[in-house]
Order: sequence, then structure tokens, then C-alpha cells
Amino acid sequence: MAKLQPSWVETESIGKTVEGRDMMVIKIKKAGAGKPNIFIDAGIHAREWIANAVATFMIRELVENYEENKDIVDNLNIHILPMANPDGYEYSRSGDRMWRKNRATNSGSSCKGVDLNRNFGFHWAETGVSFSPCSDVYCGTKEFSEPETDAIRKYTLSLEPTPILGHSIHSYSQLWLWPYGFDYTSRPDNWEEIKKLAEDASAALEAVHGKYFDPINSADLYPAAGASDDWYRGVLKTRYSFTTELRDTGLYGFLLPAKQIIPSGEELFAGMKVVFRKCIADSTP
Ligand code: 0X9
Ligand code: ZN
Ligand code: ZN
Repeated sequence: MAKLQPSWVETESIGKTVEGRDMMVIKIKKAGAGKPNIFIDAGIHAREWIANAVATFMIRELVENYEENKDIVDNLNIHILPMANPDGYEYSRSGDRMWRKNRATNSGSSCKGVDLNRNFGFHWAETGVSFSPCSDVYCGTKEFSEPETDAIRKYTLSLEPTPILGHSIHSYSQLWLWPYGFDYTSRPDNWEEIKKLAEDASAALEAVHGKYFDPINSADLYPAAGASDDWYRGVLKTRYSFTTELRDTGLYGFLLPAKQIIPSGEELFAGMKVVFRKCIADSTP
């Protein structure tokens, strides 16, 4: 029998996609008013299926294994968008398994889709984008041109207090990326504590199944502007922001076998718990 949804878990549609699907956020808000908020997006890129799966794994851990994760759930309000690009996800199942973008119609082109991780409004379109609608890194006509990114912007800006963490889950390459990613030389003023937290999280992750997630600056992967992580830190002003690139390092790539879902969830959750606990410690007087 299905477990009853606890009173402290709520879902909300934060907006509609291009094709009219709901953008569903799950809020784990046992901590309640006055406790810090955090926001996690997953599946911004359609073909990165392990990201959505791991987000739902973490939701299960937090909600159904509450007793084990009590110190986190009692002290943090956790907002998770496990399916940030549902139109693209559906198309990656029914049309093209390697689809990345959303499913926007682009005027003057027969090519569909905008790369949602090039559409956020912080140094938008300055690096690592294309202005061609046929490109996989097409940044759109302007910042937040897409309903999916605009819904994330509005929802996260509405949270009070401002989230202490914004986190984006992708695949693949096994990386724990820290900001900024739009340029090699721009860093948040507290980059040293952000970098240290990426290193600590990566170490905890590695201890679970021996997978190493390199904790590097995003721009050192390649400079790319308009990603959610940069906007969380630069505009929303979260103290921490990260992008994690999950398994693997290329053997299966985006086509990760289903038997790696649970271990991928277990290891990312171990890393995230280090981040969650730091967020709590920083917010405790
Ligand atoms: O290019 C991306 O959007 C991310 N990599 S992926 O292979 N999943 O597409 C990395 C984004 C890193 N963050 C920034 N560049 N700000
Ligand atoms: Zn700039
Ligand atoms: Zn991605």
C-alpha cells in the first residue's frame, strides 16, 4: 500500500511548459518558517535521465526515511524540481533519445528548442552559446525567453528567506562544479568556501561507491553563460551554488544502465548531505 503523504510535504505547479505541462516542485517543509530554504533543479537537459531519477531518489530518502535524515529535514526547507524540462524529457523518450533542449518553436526556423541552461539572465549569451536555433546550445532570443526558466526565476525569487543553496543536477562526466561558469576569471567573493564545500561533498560521495567527482570551477570545464548555477549565485544571491554532473565518464554516457540508478542516488545524496549540513551550520546562530 502506498504511504500517506506527510503533512509537511507539498507539491505545487510553478508554471507551464511550452507544450502545457506542469512544472512540479515538491516542498519538504517540516522545518518551517524561519529555517533556511534550498532549491534543487534536475533534468534541465532532456537526455540526462539519471538526473531526474536521482532527484526522485533523494526525495524518497528525505520523505520516507525521515528518521534517518531528521537532522536535515527538521532544519532545512527543501524545494526540488525533479523534472525541469518535461517536454524535452517526453521527446527524448518518444522522438529523439539524444534531445537536450526544450521544445519551443523558433520563429524563422524549422529547428525546435532552446537550451534552458543557456537562457538564465546572468551575463546571458556572453560565452559558450549559439544564436542559431538549430544548435544544441541555442540561448533563445533573450534572457528568460522560455517559460521553464522564467518559472524557476519567479519561484526562487519568491522564497523567503533567499535560498542559501541553488543546485543543478546534470550528467555526465562525474564533476562537482562550482561557480562562476560564464568566464574563466570571474568568481563569487566567497569562492574559497564554495570550492571547499565542493571538495568536502565530493569526498563524501567517493566514500560510498568509489566514484570520483572532480570538484572544479565550471569555466574550467568550458565557459558557458546562462546556466542556472551562475544565476542562483549571481542574481538570486544564494551563498552556495553547484552543478553536479553524474555518472559515468563516457562508457555509457547519457545511456546509463538502469542498475546504476540506485548507486548514483546513494552517492549523490551522501555528497548533498555534506552541503545540507553546512547550510544548516551556517544558519545556526
Ligand atoms: O553545459 C552545460 O550546461 C552543463 N554541462 S552539460 O554536459 N550537462 O550540458 C554544465 C554547466 C556548468 N555551469 C556553467 N557553465 N555555469
Ligand atoms: Zn558580463
Ligand atoms: Zn546538462
